[in-house]
Parts: sequence; structure tokens; C-alpha cells
Amino acid sequence: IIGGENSLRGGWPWQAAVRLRGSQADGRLVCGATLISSCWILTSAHCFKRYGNSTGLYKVRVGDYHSLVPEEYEEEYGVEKIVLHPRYRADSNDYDLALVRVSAHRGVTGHCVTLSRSVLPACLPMRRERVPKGIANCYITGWGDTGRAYSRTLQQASISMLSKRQCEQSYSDQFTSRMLCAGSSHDNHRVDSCRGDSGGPLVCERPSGSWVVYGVTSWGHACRLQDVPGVYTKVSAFVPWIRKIIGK
Ligand code: 4AZ
Repeated sequence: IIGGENSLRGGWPWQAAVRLRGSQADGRLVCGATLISSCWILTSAHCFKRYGNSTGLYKVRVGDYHSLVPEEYEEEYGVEKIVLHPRYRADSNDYDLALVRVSAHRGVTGHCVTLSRSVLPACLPMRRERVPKGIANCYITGWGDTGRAYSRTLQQASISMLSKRQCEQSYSDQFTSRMLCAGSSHDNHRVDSCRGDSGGPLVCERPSGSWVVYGVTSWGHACRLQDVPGVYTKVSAFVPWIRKIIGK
């Protein structure tokens, strides 16, 4: 996250991370992700481009704040299944969404991640729901590049939803109806997602106080170019597909 700040411990209880497992590079951050139920996390499909989508390569960490310090609510799980969106193609940024099922906890089916005050799923938007404009309280979060290096502590940044027109200006026909655009709320304070934040959440608070994952950090031309917004997968365009995979 560029232009963010340290989050509060437990402040974003749905924030998860996909990390490498194994003797080499164990624990290396692959991508951010969002817990959406006890057993499923939402992330971006391009997260699996580099190392492939075999489940044994990865683990999912939840309840984390400082990536190098073991913490009270932090837990790691194996990966049982990786489901890329069937229309995702590695040579495009469209349909950049994946669902990851974490391994069942102590063999109990239907129960995976232990939920707590610091580990809770975010709400899915309603099908085709529009992101609340103007008044919305929206944030991006992640351990990705801050402009100097990856962050050891979970970063947060308040971000503004931008119009479709602003995105088309920057990205023309690469910008599709499956994408959202977001950027800085102040001209003199750049805020953006960056390498390592991909797959993580863009959440906004509903007037009722619930937090909804409207976006999944996906792509952009760079992380700090003036007036070039970041692009997020529009979760509301995928609700039927998500429900079909995860159930309920
Ligand atoms: C990346 O490389 C990346 N500013 C993520 C987000 C953005 C750009 C690049 C958007 O993962």
C-alpha cells in the first residue's frame, strides 16, 4: 500500500494472506485475500500465475498483523482447493478472481477457520449492487509494497471510488464492466495499492455498519503515477458465481 498507515491489530479481521509453503521461501507473501466464510477466501486469479495453482504450494494465514511476529489470533491453514474464474485468461486482467478453500479444521467438515474477534469474514455485496458513492467509507489493506519495500505490518489507506469515465481515460478498452477504479482522495497525498497487495480487499462500510468487500486488488499501470488509478475486480459482478462455488 502506497500512502497508507499502520492498521490496528485486529482492525481488518477478514484480511488474509496467501503465502508459499515448503522448504524454500516458506512463508513468502504471494497475495492478499479476503475471508468470506469460515472455509473460503476470495483473491485474484493472477496470484496463481507465477507459481501455478497446485494447492500444496500454498498456505493461508489469517489474524495476522506483523508478518514476522507470531500473534495471538494468527493461524495458518492448508489449501484444499483453488478455483479460478473460468473466464480468466493469463494474458488479460479481465475476470481476475479466484476462490480458495482452506483445509478443514481438525477434520471437521464445514468448519475451517476458527472465527474470533480478530478473524471474521467480510460481507459479500448484493448481486449487481453499486458501490456507495461519495459518502462511502472505503479502505484498501495489505502487506504489499509501500514504495520502498514490502510492509511487515498490515497497512491501511482510505480510498475514493472513481467513475468509470476516469478509468476509461487511463485504460481505454482494457477497463471492463467487471472492474472498479479507485484512487487518492486528496491530490497531494497519493494512495494506491501495489505489488503484494493484489488479491486483497477493497472494503466499504455500509450505513448499517457492516463491511462489504466490493473490490479485489487486481492491477494498474504503476503504483504511484499521478492520476493513474488502481483497478479492482468488481465483486458484485460475480456474486452468483461465488455463491455457486461456496454454497448458500
Ligand atoms: C501488482 O503488481 C499491482 N495500483 C497491484 C495493484 C496495482 C498495480 C500493480 C494498482 O500487483
